[in-house]
Amino acid sequence: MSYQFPELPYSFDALEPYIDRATMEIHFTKHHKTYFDKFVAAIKDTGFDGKPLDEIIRNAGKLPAAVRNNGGGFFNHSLFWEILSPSGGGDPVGKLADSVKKQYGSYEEFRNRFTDAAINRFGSGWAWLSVKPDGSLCVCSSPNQDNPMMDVADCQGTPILGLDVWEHAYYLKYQNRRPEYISAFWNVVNWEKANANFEEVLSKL
Ligand code: MN3
Repeated sequence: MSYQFPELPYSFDALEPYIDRATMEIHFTKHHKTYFDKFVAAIKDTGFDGKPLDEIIRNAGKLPAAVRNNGGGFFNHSLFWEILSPSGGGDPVGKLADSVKKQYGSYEEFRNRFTDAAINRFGSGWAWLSVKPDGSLCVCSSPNQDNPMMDVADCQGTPILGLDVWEHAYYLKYQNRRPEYISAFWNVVNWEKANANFEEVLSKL
């Protein structure tokens, strides 16, 4: 199996004004592509070359740092583009909406917790909504290009929604104002896709 760099499911300017065109273009064609290229190089001769990306991510702690960092970057951004949409925003849908309400009381309370996780991640990293092995939801953040699926993660689960809080994700438009970027993010969240991710994880538990 060879690894495939994904297509962006919309144009670079599609998420304006919330995420600007220049940021999207650089983020996708430079940052994400570089993680992909470096991952493809780093996975060679590890014994994991050709294995599914999920399996590699789950074993990240046993693999060279270049695989953990670049494989994480490849995986995380591929998920990120999918859970954004120009027709996104609004409230969660489907089973995910029910679970958010049941677990957090309301969408607003969930959003507050996710926002706190994203704001308080010191330096570069990601905020996540994940599904734990018992099917419940979990909000957390991770450093660098780690994610909750990695064996080395503090919070263990399968990510269904993630937010990149590296400065490269927002600096051109928002400079140091990470909270404004996080607030804008909710306007482009693809809840249909997040719910599809949720249902897929549940079906495999
Ligand atoms: Mn990024």
